[in-house]
Amino acid sequence: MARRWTNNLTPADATPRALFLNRRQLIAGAAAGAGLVAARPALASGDDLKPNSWDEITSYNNYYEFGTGKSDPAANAHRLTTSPWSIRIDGMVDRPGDYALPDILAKMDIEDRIYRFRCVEAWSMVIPWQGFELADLLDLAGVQDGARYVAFETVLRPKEMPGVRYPVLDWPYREGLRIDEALHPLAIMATGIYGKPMPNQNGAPIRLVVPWKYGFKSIKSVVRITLTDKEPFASWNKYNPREYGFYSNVNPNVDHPRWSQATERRIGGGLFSARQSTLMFNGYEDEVAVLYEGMDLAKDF
Ligand SMILES: Nc1nc2c(c(=O)[nH]1)N[C@H]1C(S)=C(S)[C@@H](COP(=O)(O)O)O[C@H]1N2
Ligand SMILES: [Mo]
Repeated sequence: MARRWTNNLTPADATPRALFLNRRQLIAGAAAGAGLVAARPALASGDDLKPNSWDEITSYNNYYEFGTGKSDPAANAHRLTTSPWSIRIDGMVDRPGDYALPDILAKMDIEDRIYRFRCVEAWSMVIPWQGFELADLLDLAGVQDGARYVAFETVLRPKEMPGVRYPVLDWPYREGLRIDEALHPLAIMATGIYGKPMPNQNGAPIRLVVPWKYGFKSIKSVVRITLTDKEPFASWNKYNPREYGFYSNVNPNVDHPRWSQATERRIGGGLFSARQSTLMFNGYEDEVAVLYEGMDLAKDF
């Protein structure tokens, strides 16, 4: 576990607005003094990093296995049995097998990560997750040299999931990352929010969080992770490849065919609050742009 990334957002950064604005002025001032041009767009406001409330985060959800309405997961996901839980890690790994969640957690450093979260539907939140780096989990299984992608699968339990009787998606919900994306220190497996165990509607007991991609890449209630040399099946991409790319990096310059991705509505911002600008890679451009050098992001969206 040598690869540690220092969280650049802390509750101290996120809450006091005056302090945050001060920090921005300091950074802007330093850049100007050094004759540099700011490398990234200004944040919409100091409130950009203020975490959403527990109620907002746990009552406005997308978890289609429990229904397609935003309040369906909070109403129905209590039916999901989350213990015992294990993750099957297989494919191109040295140590394939069923990894019991308590055994995984015993080996991981759980950290706080306050991340922006941007749904492809153009709403957003800021969520204070607890979790560990996906790379550390992949290390447990030992990724083999030829592995180029990581495939993820959500649990499928028709008796507990009222939504899966409808063929909205080709269940189980599946997602995938390129191996370098999966090994990036910003990609985490999240086990909690606000210091509490992950609520069922948010993907208990353990889910992926990839903060620079649209929310649907952050697959919930993960039971299987497969290392492979081929681009894996990804539910939304397969459902409509014209609308949902395999990469689905947050990008204000590439619109969804049916709506603009230039701005977003921050949940809890109030009925009349202005929409805010969507940031390239959801504000994580400095950290992740290197992964996509030489790629045409309008084509490989
Ligand atoms: N298994 C599964 N994972 C999922 C989804 C889903 O329907 N099923 N919805 C995705 C979408 S579209 C979003 S925006 C986020 C929502 O996460 P949240 O409810 O914790 O905010 O979960 C993603 N992960
Ligand atoms: Mo989403």
